[in-house]
Formats: sequence, C-alpha cells, structure tokens
Amino acid sequence: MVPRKISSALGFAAISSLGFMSSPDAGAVTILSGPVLNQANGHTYYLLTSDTWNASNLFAQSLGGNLVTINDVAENAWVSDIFTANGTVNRALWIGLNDAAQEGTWTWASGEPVNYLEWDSGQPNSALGRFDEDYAHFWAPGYGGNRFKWNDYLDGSTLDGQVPLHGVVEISLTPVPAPTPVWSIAAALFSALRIRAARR
Ligand SMILES: [Ca+2]
Ligand SMILES: [Ca+2]
Repeated sequence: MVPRKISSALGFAAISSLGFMSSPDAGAVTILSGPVLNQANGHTYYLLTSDTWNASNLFAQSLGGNLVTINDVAENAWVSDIFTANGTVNRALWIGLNDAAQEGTWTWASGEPVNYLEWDSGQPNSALGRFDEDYAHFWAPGYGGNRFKWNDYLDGSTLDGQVPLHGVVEISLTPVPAPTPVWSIAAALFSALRIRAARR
C-alpha cells in the first residue's frame, strides 16, 4: 500500500476540483479517486489505491468494470494525463493487459480484442528473461520511461520499491434508457380523461 504520507503528497488537491474523493488507507485496495467521465467514449474511470494487479482487477470487477482497456492513442493519453495529473504525480498505472493465462499471448482483462498496443521500446521483455512479467502498466512520469508507454512487470504494488503502482478501472455500462418524460405521462392522462369525459 502507499504510505499515507505519500498518497497525500500525490497531488490530489490538484484535481480535487473535478469531484475526486479520497479514501483512507484501509489496508486493502479501494478507490483513491473518481468516478471520472471520459467524454470521448462515455466511460467511467476510477483510480485505485496502490496494490497488485490481481487485487486491483478483482476490485475493478466488484465495481462492474475491469482494469482499463486502452483502445486507442486518445484513450492512452487521456488515462496518463488524468491519473498522473498531467505527469506531475510520480505514479505508475496498472492497465488490464496481461499474459498470465498463456505466456506471450497478451489479452485485456475486459475480454476486448487487442488492437492497440503502446509498449515502450524493448518491451515486453520479462526483465530480459530474468522474471515472468505478466502484467502491463504505464511507466511513472519520473520513473522507468515515457509515461505514455507501457512495460510488462511482475505483480506487485510498486515499481522496484520506488514508485507506487495504482490500478485504473474502466466501466463501460450501456447507458440506462431515459425515464419516460413527465410531459408524456401527463399527455396520456389528459387524453384518457378526455375519452372518459366524452363518454359521459
Ligand atoms: Ca477503453
Ligand atoms: Ca518489462
């Protein structure tokens, strides 16, 4: 988990005007901020407290989503910008991409097809063959590499004990149909009354 000292220094004041909320460190993964609406796709996102990929994805599913599926360059930039406060917060971000089920076959936690990838150069590399790195994340703005690029890594809650890894949740619920407008109910009632009146 992120020490409280660090999480409060991570800059939430900078984006609290967007309606973020913060949660105390309860010893288990939870919501650090959100929900945040991505206007480009209508999906809702949350930033989680620092934790492992697997704990973060389980929690994401309990919210009705998964760790984020990056579908295109616009979503890639948006996620990094929003959840690192435009690169001013040194935080690495877990995404849904993983090859835990079958080594070398990268899939999204959401089950969406893999049609966009933004690996950093030389990645995925399983630490040059030293470890079985099954989980993808954005580099932190101040650690690892370009913050818009991805690395494969071992499951854990920090990068080398240096910066926290935080899950980003994406929820893409089909919009609930709008309720029947009051005016149409009133119109139906009015015409029913007229019919009754005419029968009298
Ligand atoms: Ca997406
Ligand atoms: Ca790697």
